[in-house]
Amino acid sequence: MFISFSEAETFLRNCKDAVIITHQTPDGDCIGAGFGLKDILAELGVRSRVVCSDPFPARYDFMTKDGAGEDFEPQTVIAVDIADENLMGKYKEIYGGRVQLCIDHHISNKNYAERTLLRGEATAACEVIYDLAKYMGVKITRHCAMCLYTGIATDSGCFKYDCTTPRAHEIAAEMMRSYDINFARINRYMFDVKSLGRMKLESYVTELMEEHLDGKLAIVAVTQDMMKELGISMEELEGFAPLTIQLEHAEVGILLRVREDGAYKCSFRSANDVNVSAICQTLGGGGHAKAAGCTMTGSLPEVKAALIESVRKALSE
Ligand SMILES: [Mn+2]
Repeated sequence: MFISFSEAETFLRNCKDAVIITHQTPDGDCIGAGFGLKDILAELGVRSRVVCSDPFPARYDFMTKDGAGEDFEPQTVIAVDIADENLMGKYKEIYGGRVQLCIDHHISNKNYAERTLLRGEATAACEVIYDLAKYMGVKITRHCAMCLYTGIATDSGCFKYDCTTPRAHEIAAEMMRSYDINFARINRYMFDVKSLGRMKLESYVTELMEEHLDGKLAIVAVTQDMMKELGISMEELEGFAPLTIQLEHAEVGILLRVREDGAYKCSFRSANDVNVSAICQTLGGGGHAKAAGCTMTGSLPEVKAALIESVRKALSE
C-alpha cells in the first residue's frame, strides 16, 4: 500500500527497535538514507540498526564509522532505496515478506512492503527522507545532513543527471546554509578519488575504445583473457560503462564483458536522446532509457556486428 508523509510519520513515531535494510552492492543513496534515517529515529527515541548484504565500502566511512547500531531483536523492519525484495540479498531470507515500511524513489517499486512511501519524481531516497524529516519537524543533525546530502549528490551524479530535481538543489543549498557540511570533501571522495589500480584499469579500458557509425557509437570489449591477464573480475569492471559516452560525438556507448560461460554481458549508455532500453529490448534485454543492458552469445565479431547493426537502426529512426 502506498502511503502519505502523514501516515509515514505516524508509523515512525510509533515504531520501536527498527532494522533498516539497504540494498546489496550499496551506493551513496542507500547508505545515506539508511544512516540518515537512523539519526532521525534516534531523535525520536527509537533505536535502530542499519544492515546490508555486502560490506559498506571504505569511502563511505564518514557516514558509517559510528557503527551500524547495537544488536537487538528487531520489532520493526524498514527498507530504504529498495525497489524489489531481491535487492536485499541475504536479508531477503530473513526479512522478505516482512517489510513494514519502504521509503523509495524508484517508479519501478514492486510495492512489496506493507507500507511504501514512494516519491517517484525524487532524485534520491535521501530527498524523500529529508522532506519527511522536515514534514515531521524532527531535528536534523550535521551527521544526518551529510548522509542525506551524499545520497542526493551520488544519485544525481553530482547534480548532473536528468533525474536532478530543483528540490535536490534546494536541499543541497539548505544543507550548505544550515548544517555546515563539508560538501567539497564529500564530492571529492564520491567522484574524484580512485585507487591506483582503478586508475590503471581505466586507462586500460580507454585503450580498448573503438569508434563506429561515424563516431556515434563507442564500444569497449573486455575478453576473458584480458581479465585473466590483469587479474580483474567482472565486478571490478562495474562502473566503466559511463566512460564510453565520455567520448566526443558518441551518442551510444557499449561495454562488453565476457562471462564465465562465454556469453557477453553488454552494458549500454546513452549520451542524449537515443533510448538504449528500446535497443536492448530488441536484443532480449532491457533497462532505462539512458542505461540498459542485454546478454549476447556468439563470437566477438558476430556479437559486435549485431550490436552495431541494432544501434545503426536506432540512430536512423
Ligand atoms: Mn537511490
